[in-house]
Amino acid sequence: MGVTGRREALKAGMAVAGLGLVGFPDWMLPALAQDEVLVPFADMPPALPPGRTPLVRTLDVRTIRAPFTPPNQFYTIQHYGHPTVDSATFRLSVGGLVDTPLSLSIADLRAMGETELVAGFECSGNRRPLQGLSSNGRWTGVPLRSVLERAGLKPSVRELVFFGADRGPENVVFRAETITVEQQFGRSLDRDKALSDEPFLAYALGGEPLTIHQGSPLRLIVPGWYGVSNVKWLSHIVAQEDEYLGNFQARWYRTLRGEMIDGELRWVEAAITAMQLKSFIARVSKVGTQHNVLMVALNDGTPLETVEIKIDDGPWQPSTPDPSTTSRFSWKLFNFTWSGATPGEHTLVSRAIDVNGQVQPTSEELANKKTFLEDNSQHPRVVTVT
Ligand SMILES: Nc1nc2c(c(=O)[nH]1)N[C@H]1C(S)=C(S)[C@@H](COP(=O)(O)O)O[C@H]1N2
Ligand SMILES: [Mo]
Repeated sequence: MGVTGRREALKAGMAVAGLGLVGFPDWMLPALAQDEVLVPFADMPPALPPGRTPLVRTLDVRTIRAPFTPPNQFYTIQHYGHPTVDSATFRLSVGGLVDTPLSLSIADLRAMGETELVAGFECSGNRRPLQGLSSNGRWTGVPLRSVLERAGLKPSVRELVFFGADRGPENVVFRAETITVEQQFGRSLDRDKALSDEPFLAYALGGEPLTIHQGSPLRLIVPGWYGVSNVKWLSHIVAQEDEYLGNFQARWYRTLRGEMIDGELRWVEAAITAMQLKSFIARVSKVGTQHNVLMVALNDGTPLETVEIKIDDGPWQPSTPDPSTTSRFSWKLFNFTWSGATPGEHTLVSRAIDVNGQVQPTSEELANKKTFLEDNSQHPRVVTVT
């Protein structure tokens, strides 16, 4: 089947599923064959609600095609809205406790190298029923370390703060007082993490300059960490000795968990950093009498052992990894062929297991997590087989 044929088949499949038909690029090949139809999830509305504002977009996980999310479908969210940054006059400023303060244009950064990074991530607030705040991208840019080495960090530096061009008023609660100050969106990395191999300054996604949604002209990507670390519209990097305690570092992005430590339940408040081991069922489709199940897994980059699926009260069964999503920080896709499904309602649930034997928890096992971020619980999906 030619590309056009496949596109037509995709449109047919999507039309059956009642989804939109707008502008599929040629490289976006359908996973659904002509006679393959989506099996609706009972916990998911048939048409996804539009984003809360035009600036928020969820990915309809039922449309996932391996391996990358098309840039115009990449999920997107932010706190203040979109700042206007002119990429032609843009300069990244690197200052604070450095030997040589820098002011770098996109051309300067491109001249430092065109490295590629495959990284998928989710918002730490991503959860059931949509699971739509996650995507996978092929980014082009420069390792953060190259820029920091060019600036030269003073020995006293312990923290690097990354500010976006977006700003807004934030309430800072101090004892009985609430003080409102305008500030830029900011996140930080400690010195070792910032100088490690992973953090990356990206100016392109899918081979094209970043769109304003994904942080044009420049953003930080911390592979294996939740989305909030990936500062969009990056404008300033500040090297400092003190820990950064800004709103989006110290207050909004925290998890409160009860943990048994030395036999006592202690309440631990931790910043949102590395992604917790997670998988979810993205699509169930039917071809003839057979069903295909697509699963997505994300974590901090620790190699996965397997993603298993359980149907009703059956045993956990292994699924098959998609060979196009094996790079370390890519999201991982897994397929399972479900044969002999009987008519009626069925509950399907997946769980990821990494090479260290860590198993994705059930929601009961997360009962001591009191804040909603970092919900990596197993997510049962209910489908009706006809
Ligand atoms: N400058 C800036 N960067 C930001 C944010 C923001 O509000 N401002 N939001 C963060 C959050 S919470 C997430 S989940 C990701 C979303 O990135 P995306 O829109 O490319 O998917 O951006 C992060 N980077
Ligand atoms: Mo987020």
